[in-house]
Amino acid sequence: MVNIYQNILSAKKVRRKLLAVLIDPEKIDLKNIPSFFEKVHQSITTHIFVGGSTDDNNQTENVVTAIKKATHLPVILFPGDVSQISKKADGILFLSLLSGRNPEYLIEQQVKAAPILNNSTLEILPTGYILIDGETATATQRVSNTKPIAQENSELILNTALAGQFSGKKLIYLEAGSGATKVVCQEIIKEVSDNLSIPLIVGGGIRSKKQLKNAFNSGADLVVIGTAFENDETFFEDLKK
Ligand code: 1GP
Repeated sequence: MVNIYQNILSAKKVRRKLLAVLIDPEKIDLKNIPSFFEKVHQSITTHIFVGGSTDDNNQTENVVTAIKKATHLPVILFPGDVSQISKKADGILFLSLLSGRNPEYLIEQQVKAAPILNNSTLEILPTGYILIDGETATATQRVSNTKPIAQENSELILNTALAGQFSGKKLIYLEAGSGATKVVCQEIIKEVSDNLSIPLIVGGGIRSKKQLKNAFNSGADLVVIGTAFENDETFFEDLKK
């Protein structure tokens, strides 16, 4: 069995940086999954995240099944809500939207997910999810009905991340939102990373190798990229092993 969290911790210890490709079940065509994964496997990708703010056609299960056939990389659910759980994945980011004050995404969805997860072998990764203003109104904002934290408010971002760590989260995820025009700035990543002992995930709007490097150099342990690959799979060329 893969031990996802232990592997992330081991990588952090030796500063080996991790890259997750995010696949949105609403956006990927099942028949393209095998060829997509040929490119993934030639790149520095270490993890696959599956999820989106919504999955109106209930495609998560089919997409996870197809991905598991195509790869041995760990497949981790990044669900927008309880309906997006597939027991066929390897793990799940058990998210609490800490930047918002909407109880539905702080605890209610988690209570609904609990009996499903209790009957699964999914590795559960308790994650403090912090939405940061990426200058684009994102689906997460709309669906969760919460506001992101302004990048200028670095003190609140740091305190939110620390509160997550102190309440037992095993990961903190700084999220500018899918398709963000402004990525989480390096100063914020550095400040949060310097003050946390748990691994830090960063994502939202990363479209170039330079932005990826900047996030890693500032202290991100794992970076998530989705939209850039949806728009242009040649981006994998820049990220070859
Ligand atoms: C979104 O952080 C992820 O939840 C990835 O964002 O789609 O902008 O790469 P992008």
